[in-house]
Amino acid sequence: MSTRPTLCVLISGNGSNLQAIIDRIADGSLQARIGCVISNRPNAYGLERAREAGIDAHCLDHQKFDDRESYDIALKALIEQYQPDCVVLAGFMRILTADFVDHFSGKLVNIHPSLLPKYKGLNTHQRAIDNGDREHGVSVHFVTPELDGGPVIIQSKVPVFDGDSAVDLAARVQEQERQLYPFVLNWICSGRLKMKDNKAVLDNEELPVSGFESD
Ligand code: NHR
Ligand code: GAR
Repeated sequence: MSTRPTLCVLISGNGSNLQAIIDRIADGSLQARIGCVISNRPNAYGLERAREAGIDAHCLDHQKFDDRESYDIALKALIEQYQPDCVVLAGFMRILTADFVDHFSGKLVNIHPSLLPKYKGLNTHQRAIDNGDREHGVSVHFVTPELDGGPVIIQSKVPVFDGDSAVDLAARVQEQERQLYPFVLNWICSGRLKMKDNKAVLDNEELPVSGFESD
């Protein structure tokens, strides 16, 4: 019987963050196991990455459900079979109901491709370019019912260069993501990081609103 903390990873697409987590577990730098990977989209490449690594891979297609409530009830039931210590949103593109989020409160994290509170929601890279921002980046946060509004755990910044396309910028941000996410998951898996009163708390110290000071 493994006593390592169990992650469930939710994806919708490529799964490069999932791959980074798989790789850091394999090389011993992340002390955890992945119970399962779940995608809401049948053709997500991340499902193949999971199968390749010998991890249970499920598709729960949101198009087969009548509404968000019934989808989230099924998603919750599937996740609960694995009794996870942490539910990891890694490019998961469905807004979750408050009931779902509250059920996994404190165990549910997301990686969002912007320096929150800037650019909540979608299309973040293009919005940063259109706004003339000179810096952009990524945030890891606890998920609360408020979309992309939960307490920030850590951020990583990247420069925006003249002539960058959204694709260029996304690639630069994703390079940071692949390092940042496994690093933060270690804090959760080792019990050092919690959510208390809607704040991120590391080693019993409340983190600042923009998260752990990493630069
Ligand atoms: N759910 C809650 N309640 N709170 C959060 O903070 C959440 C969440 C679900 C997902 C990830 C988030 C991101 O990092 C996330 C955070 C999807 C959408 C969205 O508009 C917005 C934000 C995020 C994820 N999704 C559309 C929807 O109608 C579908 C878009 C699509 O399928 O392409 O669900 O950005
Ligand atoms: C990542 O850049 C992640 O931050 C972003 O999608 C990408 C997923 O990449 N998340 C969102 O936009 C959530 N709405 P991946 O599938 O290769 O990990």
